[in-house]
Amino acid sequence: MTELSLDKLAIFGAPPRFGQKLHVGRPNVGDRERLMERIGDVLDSRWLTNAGPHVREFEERIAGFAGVEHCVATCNATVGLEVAARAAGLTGEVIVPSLTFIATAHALRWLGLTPVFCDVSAETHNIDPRRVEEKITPRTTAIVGVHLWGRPCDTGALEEISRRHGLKLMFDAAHAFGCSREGRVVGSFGDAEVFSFHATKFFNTLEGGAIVTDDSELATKARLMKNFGFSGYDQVTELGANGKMNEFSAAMGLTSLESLEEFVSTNYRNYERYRQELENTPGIHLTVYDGREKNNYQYVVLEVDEETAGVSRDDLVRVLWAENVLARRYFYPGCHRMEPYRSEDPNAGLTLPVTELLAGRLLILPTGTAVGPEEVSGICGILRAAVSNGPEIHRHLASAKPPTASE
Ligand code: T4K
Repeated sequence: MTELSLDKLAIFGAPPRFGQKLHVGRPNVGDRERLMERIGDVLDSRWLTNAGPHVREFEERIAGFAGVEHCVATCNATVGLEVAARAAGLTGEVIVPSLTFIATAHALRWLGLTPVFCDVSAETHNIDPRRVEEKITPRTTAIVGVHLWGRPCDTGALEEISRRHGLKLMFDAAHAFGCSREGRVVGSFGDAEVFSFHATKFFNTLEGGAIVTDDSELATKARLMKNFGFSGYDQVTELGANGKMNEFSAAMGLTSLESLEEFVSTNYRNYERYRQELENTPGIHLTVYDGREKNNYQYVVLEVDEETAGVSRDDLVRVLWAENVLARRYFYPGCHRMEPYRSEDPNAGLTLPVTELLAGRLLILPTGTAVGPEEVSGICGILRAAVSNGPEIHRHLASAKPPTASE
């Protein structure tokens, strides 16, 4: 591996390594011809939304894939979480991790529920079952775990706690489509799980999500609730919202499903290359996936230990952005430090040591079909050069003007 000298880095005035920006979450697109055919069918049929044939086929395919009886497709995962939480009858307080995309917390708060933030495990980055019980009060009705980066939560421990305390258990499975735990595919854990099929997910429906469950009553309610509560023409039997998936999204989803294996193997190829190229870089730890399980490898997650690397995570972000590598700090600073939670009880002034440590260390790198081996090697070369020259980079950045939003 050739090492870059400092004068080749853009923060020292060299041209950026990449002419085009490299994004975290650049969408994967399947077979265009097949997609256009399906879109043509949608237009010809003049059935654009409201439980059209593509959505129904998509729901069947997703339920089969996740090994569950019911799939209710939604316009996105945030509304999916709202509908699932309401259909499950959650009230009062719900225990959630803070190290997650803000949508997990907002979906609950939007319903008038109180998210109660719990710390995560330093090893798994998922909600720490040992901390969950401390958060249970007489107002608690549920636990919502998040399978962060697609690595499933400790579902057994959470199931045991929720059973013992009579709580509902749901999972935000936005990252975990196609992943497994102990050989069981994500989708059937807890009372319900919710996938995201947003454009930035490795498998996308433009915007979209799905509630998956084996609970027929919950599924029936969710199906009504995502369609204004209509149970027939002129008949409303539930409070409802508009959470429907449209036919174009389902067409994209059905087409993406046909390329699923290709997307996963591309992610895996990129992941392996990152692993090989960074394995001896001090202070840079690539988050590992259990090779015995199914993984989608859609997130390449580094943990930067500043003391050993000699350079901070935030310095690395600035180094990479200057090279047109738009690495992300997901999920800094943690939901509990964002509004409205940081100003409201019971989370105001809350400290979550592991979440805060990780929020200061995690760095997410680009992958997916828009990224090839050459880009991965280029990114790793930049990271190695930054770590080899940590103190000098740090000094330079400390004296440089901070980047503006457009830079
Ligand atoms: N729960 C969890 C744990 C989640 O991670 C998410 C979503 C949800 C729930 C809610 O799911 P949805 O309701 O969205 O279905 C992005 C996504 O918008 C969000 O869906 C995702 N998590 C989150 C992790 O990432 P941002 O704020 O980072 O998006 P943005 O606009 O900065 O885009 C990310 C990068 O992707 C940018 O560099 C631009 C690039 N990009 C984006 C889009 C939309 C493209 O290259 N093409 C595109 O079409 O949240």
